[in-house]
Amino acid sequence: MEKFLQEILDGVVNGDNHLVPEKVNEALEKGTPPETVLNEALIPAMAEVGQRFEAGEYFVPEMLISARAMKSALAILKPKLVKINFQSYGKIVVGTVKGDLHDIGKNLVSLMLEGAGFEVIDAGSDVAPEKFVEIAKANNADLIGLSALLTTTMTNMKTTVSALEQAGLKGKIKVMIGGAPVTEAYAAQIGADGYAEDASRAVALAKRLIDRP
Ligand code: B1M
Repeated sequence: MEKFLQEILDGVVNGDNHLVPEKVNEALEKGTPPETVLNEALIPAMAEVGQRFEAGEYFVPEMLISARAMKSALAILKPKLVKINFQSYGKIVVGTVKGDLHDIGKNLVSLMLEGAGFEVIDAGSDVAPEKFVEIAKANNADLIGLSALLTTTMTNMKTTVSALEQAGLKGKIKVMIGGAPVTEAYAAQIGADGYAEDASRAVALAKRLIDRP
């Protein structure tokens, strides 16, 4: 791995909020594609943080400062990743489900969808099922995208699908889900319309669900 990518990776793992933006800017100035910074440094860094947490080496404060460094890097990459494609594919409400505060993956998915030409309405994190339905209705959305990172909160994806059903909107507004503990099988089990493993697959799925190439 290039030295500067390793420095970015280590900087996020160590939560160094000064070094990370500096090195990301340096990498971009050298002509490194933003996708390379994202896929080879930032995403592996968060995986490493998760492993350290699991091993009992990191606790919530360390995860938080790493997340802050990751967000600073994403803020720099955003304008480079979102080269808005002016064809509007449709409207999608994206949020993290009730009880879940993890928003980095959700933000990344939103960013990629925006770049591909979707109009993204960011519902935020810890979003109640009724709130998703209310926002989707108010904005006349085509899709709802649900993110969950905890095994304890992924069940709120099902509750959100049920809330949509109760509002008589199931099928009219499609639901796609994603996040580390979620699977294709879980999507089928809860009656969601699709599952995507990562942000770029989320774009392909969203296009498929609203029947656009
Ligand atoms: Co938390 N956390 N966390 N955490 N955290 C995990 C998820 C965990 C796996 C760590 C571990 O044990 N290894 C673990 C969950 C275990 C489980 O449920 N099985 C965990 C835990 C336990 C917790 C707490 C309970 C800890 C505690 O308090 N004791 C607590 C819960 C708080 C809550 O939500 N109520 C907690 C808190 C936090 C912080 C607040 C400190 C911080 C989040 C900060 C933030 O997001 N603003 C945090 C972090 C940073 C993590 C890890 C380290 C990193 C998550 C991340 O940002 N990944 C995480 C470990 C890990 O994931 N390896 C962990 C990078 C991101 C780009 O990936 O979000 O997976 P991801 O998104 C991907 C795909 O999943 C997919 O595309 C994205 C891009 O490719 N995707 C979608 C996501 N959403 C999608 C939606 C789609 C399609 C694709 O369609 C709509």
